[in-house]
Amino acid sequence: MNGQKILVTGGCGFIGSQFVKMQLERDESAQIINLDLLTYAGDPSNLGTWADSPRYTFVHGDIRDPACVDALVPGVDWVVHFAAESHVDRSTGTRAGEFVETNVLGTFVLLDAVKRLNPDAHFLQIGTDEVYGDVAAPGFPDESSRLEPSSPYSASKAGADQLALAFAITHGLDVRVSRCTNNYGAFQHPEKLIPLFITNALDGLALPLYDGGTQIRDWLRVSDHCHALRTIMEKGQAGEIYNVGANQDPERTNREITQMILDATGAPQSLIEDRQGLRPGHDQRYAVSSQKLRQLGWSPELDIESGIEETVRWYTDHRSWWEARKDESYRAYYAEHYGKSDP
Ligand code: NAD
Ligand code: TDX
Repeated sequence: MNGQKILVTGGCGFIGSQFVKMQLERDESAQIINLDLLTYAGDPSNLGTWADSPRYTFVHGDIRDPACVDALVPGVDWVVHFAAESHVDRSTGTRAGEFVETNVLGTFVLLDAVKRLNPDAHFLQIGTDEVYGDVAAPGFPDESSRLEPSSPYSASKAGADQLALAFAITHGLDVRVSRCTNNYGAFQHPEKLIPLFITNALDGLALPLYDGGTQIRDWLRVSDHCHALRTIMEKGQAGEIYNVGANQDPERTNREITQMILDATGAPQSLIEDRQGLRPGHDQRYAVSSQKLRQLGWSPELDIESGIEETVRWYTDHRSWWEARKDESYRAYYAEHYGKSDP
């Protein structure tokens, strides 16, 4: 496993940047090529000083561009594919087509290049638990459960998973699919629930809690997700799907997560603003069985209470990082989605 050459896509985003840093740190002979378009969600500074490593190469390009992808795929041992449009709320408006183009077509372009130019390479498709849709309690879908995505985002991710698995069956590629629950931690864009609420709480701004805040997500720290990906690379098998979940017990509602953020920031209850209708098709509960991966020796290291406290500390200490992301285009998105201009 050590000393491998890995083409990472989307390595300037939240999870991809954590994976690249971890891989370079843990394996002194690893080489990483990072292909990233640098959309609003990607920033090379997320790599910190690792961007200067002689074992790291950044390529500014688009996974939908076959010429760009064809130049990078030959000679790599792995393609680890994070690049995506990742925010559910952005997929329910006028930009849904970008989710199909990036998440489905982009994944196809990568698979097709591997098939033609480097069929012995391994391909890790980074998927999401959202493909199983709204899961009635106390259910825990396993890897063979039916896909019932609710949003254009999760439908596009299901399409990408299915394409990847089809390339394994039809063309014999070593494809593995991970399906992880909600991630949180340092460097997450403030459009997502936990960083949005932390940063708004730090600034005394409203926390727009959707639909009563009764929804359940199985929050997992980003580093635990990246360790899971390494386990799948090292111990997983070709053609297999691996769910990745914290399996929190008890499960936490969005309102409980919000309360943890208020407690950790010292912000008042009065900041909670109940909002309705901002997420059409809002799934009530996500949950997965992660037994298959746990049998390979993986388990999460951090519980959600300590994780929220750690994450609040990070955002408190890195104000300039998240203020830079609440820029003019973010304000425009915020005004359009939330109907107010305060980010
Ligand atoms: P992110 O939005 O933070 O980062 C996405 C990255 O992809 C950015 O760096 C962006 O510039 C890049 N990108 C977008 N379109 C591109 C294109 N056409 N070509 C090249 N690069 C492009 O996303 P994230 O939260 O880090 O998620 C990474 C992956 O993990 C996604 O595939 C997502 O579906 C999946 N996932 C995320 C979570 C989560 O909670 N965030 C949970 C499970 C799975
Ligand atoms: O302002 C908000 N208010 C609110 O109540 C936002 C942004 C979200 N929410 C709710 C909606 C969800 O029930 O919080 C929950 C979490 O929302 P997000 O942070 O947007 O995450 P989610 O939609 O669950 O999807 C995330 O996890 C799975 C990632 O964005 C996906 O990329 C990943 O696949």
